[in-house]
Amino acid sequence: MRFLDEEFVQGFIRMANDGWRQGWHERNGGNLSYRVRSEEVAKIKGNFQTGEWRSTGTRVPDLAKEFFLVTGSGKYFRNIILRPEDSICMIELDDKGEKYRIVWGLVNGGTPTSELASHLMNHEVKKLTSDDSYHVIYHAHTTNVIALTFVLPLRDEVFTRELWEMATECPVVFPDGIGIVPWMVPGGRDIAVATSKLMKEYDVAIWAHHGMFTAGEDFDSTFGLMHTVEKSAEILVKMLSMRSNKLQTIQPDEFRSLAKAFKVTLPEKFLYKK
Ligand code: 2HA
Ligand code: ZN
Repeated sequence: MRFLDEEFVQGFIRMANDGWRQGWHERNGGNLSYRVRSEEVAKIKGNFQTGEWRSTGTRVPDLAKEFFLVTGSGKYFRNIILRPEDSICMIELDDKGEKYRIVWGLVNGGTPTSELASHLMNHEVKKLTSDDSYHVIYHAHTTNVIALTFVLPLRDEVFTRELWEMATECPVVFPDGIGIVPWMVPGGRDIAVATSKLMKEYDVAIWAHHGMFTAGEDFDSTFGLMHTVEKSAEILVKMLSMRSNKLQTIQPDEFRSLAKAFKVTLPEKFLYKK
């Protein structure tokens, strides 16, 4: 099987291009990773060439020997659809989950995303808490969410509640809520530790003044989650541009009725009295 013809590879490329078209990936901004299933690895193994082992910058023992499709560091999302073999790569982790080697892609050299530590640590948390069902981690520079990190208190409760209020579908799409990482230096293990801690509880983490991470089972749900949160943020930015306070909004008891009707659990910590 030709590597690029495989369905998960096509799904990865389409999602990256959808993100580019949304305007979330200026220059080399953002990154995407997919935890490949063993039966998918088996189908494309014939295309592999093994590079040398290098440090991942972290340790993810529960992902030992797994394979990931990831965007390349410094690569532009807008080029992925044209030159996937130059822009993305597949990596294999060693038996301790400490080192990786490139088995496909980045044909003109390079390394996996600068946020590899965050991607791997988020995958590890999600693999363990989702009974192995989560496979996608996505980081994007979503304009409206970033704008809100300058005007809302950087608290999980506030972001979750304000974004839930902006569109009735929101509590149904992200019932667990949103976690906030205060401003930190990107590209390393510290921010990966902070983000993966939030991923134990949430599928969405916002990096103040930087962007957002979402996690999901597949490309559709993970992209859809990013899209829903960012659209809600866009509505909030528009609302705040018209007036500083709301004339009316969805009330805590209305959220409770919504939760019942749509069979989701909405943690009470987000339904505080204002
Ligand atoms: O440039 O988005 O966070 C890639 C990034 C780093
Ligand atoms: Zn970024």
